[in-house]
Amino acid sequence: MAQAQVERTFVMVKPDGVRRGLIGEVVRRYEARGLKVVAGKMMRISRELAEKHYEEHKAKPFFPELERFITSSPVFAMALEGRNAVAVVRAMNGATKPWEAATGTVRGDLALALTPNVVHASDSVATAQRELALYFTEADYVPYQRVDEEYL
Ligand code: 3AN
Repeated sequence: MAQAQVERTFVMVKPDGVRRGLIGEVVRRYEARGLKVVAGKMMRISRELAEKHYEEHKAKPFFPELERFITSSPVFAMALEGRNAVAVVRAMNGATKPWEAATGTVRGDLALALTPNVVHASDSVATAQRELALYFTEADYVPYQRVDEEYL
């Protein structure tokens, strides 16, 4: 089978993950898998950014709660790069509803509630491009080589 494409995806440790001290635990998992952190920042999401980010959920009944939550305290936003990064990170994060998330996934190991479900990650390559552009500029990406890149 052909090697999967190297992709870039947008990932965020949400306010609950930050306040629970889980940034390191979450990022550790991605790094151990072989994904490269190519950009990252601690930030507070504004209401304007929340509305852009969750555009598809704007009309849904849970949007006000989601917006209140995501703007409530800082998040840790990052760009991860690697083969099949979008699907790999989604699989590592587990199902949106943490009680349905498999053990071994971020949500399956670290979350129980729906709105505070520790992480967000882009669900497709197109979404990743849209979300990365909301959070990062070209100058934020810092290229480097991992020493284990030949195995990844
Ligand atoms: P994911 O984060 O797994 O891509 P989405 O995009 O369906 O999930 O939902 C975005 C966020 O909205 C979820 N992470 C969760 O916090 C919240 N959310 C989704 N569905 C519901 C729901 N039915 N009730 C409350 N919050 C929800």
